[in-house]
Amino acid sequence: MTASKKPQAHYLKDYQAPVFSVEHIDLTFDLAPLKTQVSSLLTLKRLTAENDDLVLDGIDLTLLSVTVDGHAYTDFREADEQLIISNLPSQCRLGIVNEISPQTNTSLEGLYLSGGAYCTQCEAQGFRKITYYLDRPDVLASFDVTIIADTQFTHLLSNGNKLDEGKLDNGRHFAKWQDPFKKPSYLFALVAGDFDVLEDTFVTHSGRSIDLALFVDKGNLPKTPHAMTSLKKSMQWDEERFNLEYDLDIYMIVAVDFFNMGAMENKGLNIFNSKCVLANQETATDKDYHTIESIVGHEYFHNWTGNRVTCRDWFQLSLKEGLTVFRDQEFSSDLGSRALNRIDAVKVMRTHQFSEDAGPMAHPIRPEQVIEMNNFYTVTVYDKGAEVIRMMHTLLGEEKFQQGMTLYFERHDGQAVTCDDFVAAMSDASNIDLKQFKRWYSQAGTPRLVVKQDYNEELGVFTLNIEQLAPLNQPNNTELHIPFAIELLDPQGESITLGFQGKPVSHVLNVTSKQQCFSFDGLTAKPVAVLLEDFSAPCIVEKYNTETELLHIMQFARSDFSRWDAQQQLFISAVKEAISNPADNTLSVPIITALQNLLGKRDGDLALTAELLKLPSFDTLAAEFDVIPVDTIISITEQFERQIAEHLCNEFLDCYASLIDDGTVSASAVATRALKSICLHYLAKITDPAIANLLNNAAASSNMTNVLAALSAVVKADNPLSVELLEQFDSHWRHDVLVMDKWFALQAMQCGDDAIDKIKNLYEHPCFDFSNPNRVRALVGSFSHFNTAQFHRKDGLGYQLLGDLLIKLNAINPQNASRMLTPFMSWRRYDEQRSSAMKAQLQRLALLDDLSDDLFEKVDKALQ
Ligand code: B3K
Ligand code: ZN
Repeated sequence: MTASKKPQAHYLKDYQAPVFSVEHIDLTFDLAPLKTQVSSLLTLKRLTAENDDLVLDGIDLTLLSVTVDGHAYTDFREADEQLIISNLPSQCRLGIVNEISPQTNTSLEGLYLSGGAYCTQCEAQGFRKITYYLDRPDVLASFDVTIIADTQFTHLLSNGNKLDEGKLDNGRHFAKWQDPFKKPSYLFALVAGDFDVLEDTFVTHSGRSIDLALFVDKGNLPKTPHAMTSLKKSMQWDEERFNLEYDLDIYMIVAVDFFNMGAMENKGLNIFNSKCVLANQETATDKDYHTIESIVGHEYFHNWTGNRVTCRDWFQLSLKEGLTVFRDQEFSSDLGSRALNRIDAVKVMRTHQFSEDAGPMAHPIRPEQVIEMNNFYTVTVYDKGAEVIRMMHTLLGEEKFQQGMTLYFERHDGQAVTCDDFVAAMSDASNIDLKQFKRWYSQAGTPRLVVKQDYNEELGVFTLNIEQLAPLNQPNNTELHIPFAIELLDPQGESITLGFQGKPVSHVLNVTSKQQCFSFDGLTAKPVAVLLEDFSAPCIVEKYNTETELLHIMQFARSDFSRWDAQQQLFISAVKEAISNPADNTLSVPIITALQNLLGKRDGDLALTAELLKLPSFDTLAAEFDVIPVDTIISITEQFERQIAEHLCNEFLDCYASLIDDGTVSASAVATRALKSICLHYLAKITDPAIANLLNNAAASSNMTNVLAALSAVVKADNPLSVELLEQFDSHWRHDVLVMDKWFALQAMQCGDDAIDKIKNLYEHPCFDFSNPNRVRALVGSFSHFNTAQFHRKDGLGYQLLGDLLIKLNAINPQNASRMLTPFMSWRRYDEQRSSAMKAQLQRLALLDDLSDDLFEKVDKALQ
């Protein structure tokens, strides 16, 4: 890319309020695949005293006419992605008519066709692909929308309430919608299609009856009840925990097959990726059920945190996303297992987020500089953003946190605000000083804490010395306010009440300086310290725990999360030990015994037991090294898994046989299947006719969790059964593309040296489609993220496969391309041969003439 074509960055510091407000917009869509006519009538009011131009955003639009107060207007010019209108009066009605082509819009942004249905995606800046507008979140307008289409599109939907509908000439019909709530353009939505509809109602705590409607492709109704139940649970939970009630009289969800993300919270008309809606026991796993519930919740919770109070500018994205992720995590934890939800959230943080924060795309949760906004819907903004909200929750406690939420809505309902406004509400409502805490919003990188422990036997005093170090890639960061939760366990495993010099001490320590000491007295023996209990802050703790201490924590910590964490540490230490001492690569007897005990004891939370039996993922282990030892991590984990399987084969068989799955989606049935799945994972590594029988039976189950457990176990173990079982699956499910995504993902995991050729052949499979993000991610995304051995082949063919795909996607769907690029972002962390092969792929992309802004931003940063 030449310097003159280099895309421009936008900066938070340059924020300026808009020159005009849009009080109201009347939009009319005359839908046709190649020529949709969009007419907009804006009621404008000048906000500045000067006679500034009105600069509207617009991309790929054909302008047909401009009017002011009903008269043709010519004082405008079209510039690069802008329409600049001069000499407008201080109040006027500006009419714009333009044309767009939904059918050729493969970016899945703006108005496009998904299968046979028209749908929209406007966040962050997709509305400008529909019409010229002040496409920024701080311009809030009321919308009236008229949709005209052929009658084959039976449902014509937009935000708010339906005002009117009727027949027109020439086989066309129309519907008119009005949204009484002012909103920014990114929350606009339109859908036109022929759907099956599941209808229901929800009565709010104030007694209002809300119509609920779920629109899906014809034939998919049997897959809708779970999403509807999830919606009703979300509505109830938000009333009970946050005292927030739904505001419109109707709530609609539409499921579409072509969608870049999981879902979108458009006011009153959520649009969902069909994979985040459709489920039944035969076609979806328990994990899918959980994901659907959490995403339905997430989008619903946005109605208050995002829609009623929105962002002033896109740099504030975490205002709505971090907060809404925190809310959906709490929803899942209140309804299900808090420990498992915490484990899942922390896995995302420690693998994906820490690695993003340490790499070339590192940014604070409130970024300061952006080229393509879509690149900032990241694990940092979302998940670290949620951790920042969670830390405030820890510091304030539930009651004061809720008072902060109430104050936030009292102050800002109907406004577009900043992260500072949110923190101010929390601080004012609680009287807790969050000035230093706010640095979490502006500092990138993962803070490191070095913890030293000292026990004075004579005095019975235990001291923690905590040193706060700046992230390696952000040496200039200043000290953060870190809520550091601990538990001290006595030798019998009892939790010690914390105190010093006669005063109680909170188990959440306020770490605020570079170096701090915290002492606890009244002890009779050296305690075992559980540090960063529940992952109370997104930090790396550099600590040394002996195997005995970790086993003690694993057995006695009050936090299930911390017990799991200790077990992960045990495995991580064992892998590191084996890497530094290859002659001794066997798991220690105490670790095997701990696993054996877990398998024997089948009371308690079986889903947690299943988690405790899993070795840390490749990504978790990779995070421990400056230069990732790919081959040794793979071979040592494989050896450990085989050792576990061989040592505990009988225990796995007994456990599997004892688990009765009642086939429901109750928490206990889900937990049972989770434990059965992990048993199969290990058993598949052993060649034995009885085990083959178990695997065949599971693969023939009518429950998708069981089927996938068997298939993934045989594929990962390179078990000879895999060829036949994969073939059976293909012929059974070819009619259902969402289920076939699971098959593509399994195919991507294959071990043989011909894996790359097999993937290329699958590009020709009748279900595969480069323009559908679900298919591409299922096949190539699974390959590049999870088939570590083949993706990181030394000959570079894995990298070339991804490079070729990115070149193709750059032209079809830049947003999807940019997301698929992620594995290359950490190219510097690999050995010389691998890193230069990855770099070569990035350089190939950098030379593309038509490189999208999305890819440019990441490729450019990666190569700097
Ligand atoms: N707000 C949307 C994401 C929009 C992504 C734009 N590239 C989904 C969500 O977070 O709820
Ligand atoms: Zn969201």
